[in-house]
Amino acid sequence: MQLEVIGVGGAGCRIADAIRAAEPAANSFLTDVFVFDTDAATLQRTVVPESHRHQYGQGTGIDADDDLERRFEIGETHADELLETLDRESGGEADARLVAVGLGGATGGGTAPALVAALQRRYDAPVYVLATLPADREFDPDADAGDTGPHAGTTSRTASGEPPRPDAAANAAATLERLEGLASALIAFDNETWLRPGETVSDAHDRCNRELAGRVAAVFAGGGAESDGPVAQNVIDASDVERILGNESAIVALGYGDQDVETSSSRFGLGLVSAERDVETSEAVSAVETVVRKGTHGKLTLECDPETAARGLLVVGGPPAWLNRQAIAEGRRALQSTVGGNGVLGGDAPRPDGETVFAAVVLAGIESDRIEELRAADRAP
Ligand SMILES: Nc1nc2c(ncn2[C@@H]2O[C@H](COP(=O)(O)OP(=O)(O)OP(=O)(O)O)[C@@H](O)[C@H]2O)c(=O)[nH]1
Ligand SMILES: [Mg+2]
Repeated sequence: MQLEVIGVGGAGCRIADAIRAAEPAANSFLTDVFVFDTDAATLQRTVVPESHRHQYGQGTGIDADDDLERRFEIGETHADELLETLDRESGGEADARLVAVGLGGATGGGTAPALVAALQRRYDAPVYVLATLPADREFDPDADAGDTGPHAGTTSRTASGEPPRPDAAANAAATLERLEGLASALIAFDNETWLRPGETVSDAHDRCNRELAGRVAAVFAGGGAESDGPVAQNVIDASDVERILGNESAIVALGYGDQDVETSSSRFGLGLVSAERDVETSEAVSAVETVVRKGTHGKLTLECDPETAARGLLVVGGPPAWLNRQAIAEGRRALQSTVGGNGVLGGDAPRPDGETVFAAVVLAGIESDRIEELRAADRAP
């Protein structure tokens, strides 16, 4: 399918950049990638072409101390201007849009609701939101278990260049509430479970964004291939994704599992020997089973009980000889029995040059304790 990605604010711009870098060469799925911020420095650090970067909010009296309510107003003021940039520069017709933001700050979280509402009014295509949730250590000085030094439990982390964000939980809760009913679906990435002990967001963001972008690419690039490439047996298209993500602001978690496999190119160097290595059926079946299990029961972008999901999607990809159809169908049935109900789709994604077999899992309509926790932290005195 064809996706337009729009990153807003610091996290949004970096994640949009990472998705662009994760686009498989032979399986393009991005129409355009845009980055918007009030902060020129963030925009300059992206690799997105100049025409697709836009700084907004100059002269509107934005103040670093603005609270989120003020930033919601600024978002309303600028939504049409952002839409104009998209209209002017978009290169192709998108099947869906993905607005990436980090919840917890003021810019991305302040702008996203108005921008998503404007996009929904303008286009028929779905508008998905990709949002990070803040880690406790950003707003709770007692939270980070990793630091046992003399400054543990203080706000000394500012010394590492990472100012605390005391309002992060409240901001995240407020933006989530506004997005409810506006976003077609909300794909969440919880920094709390992805940061290692002692790490700050800036220490970890390259790694986290790569992880997240890889999952996004695996789901949205799906089975689409260049015209001369191998075609998936069972193609996941935009309407399949739409059916699984829904249009009612469902909370979504992404899972992923992969396994390196030996291919002719890994064996013979530059693929000069093009004979496809014969793959033992049992080996292929076992690889598919392994990655499907990791994808469903391994680490998710947002922790949840997969059984609470209302719908699910499984994409199994890799070198064509490894994509055992029975094993993929069995994987889909396994996901179906985990999720319950009938809302599970599966597809394959041939990657002739790939050296891994992978499974990307979408769990949609999940219940999330973490989101409840952030809402409760917001209400705490
Ligand atoms: N995964 C991930 N999370 C990030 C990244 N950068 C920031 N975050 C998270 O996103 C939240 C918001 O940070 P920013 O995106 O920098 O904030 P902003 O939207 O630019 O808003 P300002 O407060 O005005 O700077 C933070 O509290 C972090 O939890 C990133 O690159 N990756
Ligand atoms: Mg910022």
